[in-house]
Amino acid sequence: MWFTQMCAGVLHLIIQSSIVRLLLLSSLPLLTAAQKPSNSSLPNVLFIVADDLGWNDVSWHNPLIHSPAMEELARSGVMLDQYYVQPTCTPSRVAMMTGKYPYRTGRQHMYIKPLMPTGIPTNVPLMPQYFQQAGYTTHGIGKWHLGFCHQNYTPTYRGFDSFYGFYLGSQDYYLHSKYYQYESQKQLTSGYDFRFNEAILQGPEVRGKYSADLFVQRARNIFQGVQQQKKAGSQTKPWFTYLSFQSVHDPLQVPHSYKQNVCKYRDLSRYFYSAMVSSLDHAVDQVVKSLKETGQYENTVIVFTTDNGGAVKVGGSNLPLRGTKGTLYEGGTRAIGFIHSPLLRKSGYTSSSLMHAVDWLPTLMSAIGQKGLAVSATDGIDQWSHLSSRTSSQPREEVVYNIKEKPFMAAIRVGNYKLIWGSRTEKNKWFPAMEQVENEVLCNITLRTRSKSVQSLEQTPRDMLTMDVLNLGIDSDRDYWEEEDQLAALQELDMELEQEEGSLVEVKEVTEEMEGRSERVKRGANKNMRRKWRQQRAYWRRKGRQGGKKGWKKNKGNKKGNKGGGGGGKKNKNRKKNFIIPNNHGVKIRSWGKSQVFDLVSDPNEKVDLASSRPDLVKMLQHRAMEHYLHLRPRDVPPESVLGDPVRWGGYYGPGWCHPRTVTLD
Ligand SMILES: [Ca+2]
Repeated sequence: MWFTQMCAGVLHLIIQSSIVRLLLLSSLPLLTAAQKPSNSSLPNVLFIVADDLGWNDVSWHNPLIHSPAMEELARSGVMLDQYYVQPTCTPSRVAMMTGKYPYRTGRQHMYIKPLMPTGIPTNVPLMPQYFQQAGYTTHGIGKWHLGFCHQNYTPTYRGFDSFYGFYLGSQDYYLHSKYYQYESQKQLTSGYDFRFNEAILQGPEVRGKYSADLFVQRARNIFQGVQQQKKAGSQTKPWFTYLSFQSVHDPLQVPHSYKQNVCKYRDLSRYFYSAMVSSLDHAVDQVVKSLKETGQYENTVIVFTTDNGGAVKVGGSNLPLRGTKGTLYEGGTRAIGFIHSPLLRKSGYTSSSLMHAVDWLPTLMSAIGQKGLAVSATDGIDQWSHLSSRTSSQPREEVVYNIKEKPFMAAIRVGNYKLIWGSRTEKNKWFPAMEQVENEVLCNITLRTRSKSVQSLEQTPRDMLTMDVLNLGIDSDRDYWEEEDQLAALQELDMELEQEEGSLVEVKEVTEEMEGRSERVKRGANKNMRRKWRQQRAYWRRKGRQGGKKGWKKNKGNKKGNKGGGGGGKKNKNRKKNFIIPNNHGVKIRSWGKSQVFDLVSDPNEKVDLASSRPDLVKMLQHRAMEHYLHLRPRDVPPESVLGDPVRWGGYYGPGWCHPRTVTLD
């Protein structure tokens, strides 16, 4: 069996890794090595993040989409064609902010739910802290979604001199509040979530105003402030601005004027969503224009990135890529991204070398002449000289899409080849873009007459009267958790069954057996036993699907009931051994689910699974994935706490109801 064959290799890796860990620990005097810059001409950095913007949601991939400003920036900058992020919000933002794959800090699992008492471990330095260390002023604008239950998790305690935005992952675009059902959907709550630094901001200048407009206005204020300081002859510091738009995450709300820029589709969610992309494009355009107006464009590096693939359930599209937000397929993880700056030595080209969100931290440190500062960016690779000078080197050969222990799920790309290991999602399709138009003639007129580049410069944030809204009656993010929870319960049930059968053992307990009697282990159980186990699992799977989530929990606790079925109870010396492998941090993992392998160069849309024809590739890629797995921290997903309910905090989502945590670093 592939898994048993791998065990000896993994044991070797465990030993190797301990040595590597010791070496890494000795190289972590965080934030101590920087040399303060001596002049104020260092480049500013504007880091723009779009939320849930899919591969097929930009005009340079889909001419029906209206994003002329972003397209111009991308085409005249460096377009990233092989750029990856994590499948969901929080993990991607962790990767960008820390330069570490999220599995190193326990943040590999989905996203932080609104009332989940956790965040990024407070001893892990974030990107703005490094910019501060380099002498920069740092500003956070927009969505945070990296934890807020304790003040030490919030932006102004994590390296931002200022913060203007919201702590959660989504909210009403105008009202800045969020209705939320927690504790298995039994309780409904709601709260307001908008702040300037730590203070609640809820006057009429904010409440009822469209978030993209507010964020543009805040960015403009920052740029104008710097310009005024310069005019007054004051010394100014270079700045880092993290501009994290809410757009184009659901709910589907958009000022109605943007609907003039898109065709009306029969599918209203795609129609509204497309208008929201046009709104995002306008916002980006205004921010860049403000940079130019205030004389700072020439000395600014602009990064644009999405945080994960499009959410097809609310109108996003990733075609021709496979899958959707939340999946390990390319549609969930291959990202829209580009760099734009007059400071690039070479620009106006598309880079086809591999890049991952973890690379931004060392890349930007290099861009501002602080190469080597970001010592804690364990997984990030400095791509600055490669991208800015278009060198022929390929700095990165491997990308980890994600690794999770429960349910077991891992994906990795090495060179051309990608392994998806253990994914059992049903969102594995090539979802159509839902762009059937209502009226071809009107659509053609729209495409011909809509603005190509120059758009009006809005100065005032728009109010509720401008709002068009499509209420889908769903919380798209909840959907991902429910699937994950069900798969995790299914995996747990499988393991319980096997433990009762005596067929599941830990590697460390059977080392001798592996060495001395490995051949017998490999031969596995007899055919009858295998058949019975398969029947048993199929039965529980069917039962779980019928009974839903509650059914799973009930089944899980009913060990005696499980034990009675299938091939339970009988002793068989030739029984197959399935192995649990503990890693460096006490996480026990058992491979679960099939492997898929794709050649992403010849098959970027993941149509042809090579797993059965290329067992050599499966083995090689699994070994690489297991090497990463050794460093995985236990997933940090505490149950949601009633203590954070806004009802207890004057109607606001805010800190004060948890203890911050740290994590051992390697
Ligand atoms: Ca997202």
